[in-house]
Amino acid sequence: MATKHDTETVLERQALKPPPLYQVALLNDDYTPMEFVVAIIQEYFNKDRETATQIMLSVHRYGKGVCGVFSKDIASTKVEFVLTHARKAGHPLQCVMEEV
Ligand code: TYC
Repeated sequence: MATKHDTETVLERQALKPPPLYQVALLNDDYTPMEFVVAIIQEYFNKDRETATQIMLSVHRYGKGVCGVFSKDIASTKVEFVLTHARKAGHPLQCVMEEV
């Protein structure tokens, strides 16, 4: 059974620990048009066209690319918006979040 001291130690640690951060990344596929991916990165990750193009090309060449790092709620909302937009447009683009 936890003693009062054990419980306080756990609570103190939880209170001091910074909240986890999540990177949101795009995955490569053979079908989503490059221009669509650039537009997605600009719209949902607030990147200028040049930066968005660099990220897209990195995904295209290496398979995966980080678009930003966010709190859990923001990261999961970004993933949901990107996937909804891609499916509505008929593209198989994949977007994932991973704890940093
Ligand atoms: N590989 C795609 C193509 O050649 C482009 C692409 C880039 C797709 C990034 C997905 O996350 C992606 N049209």
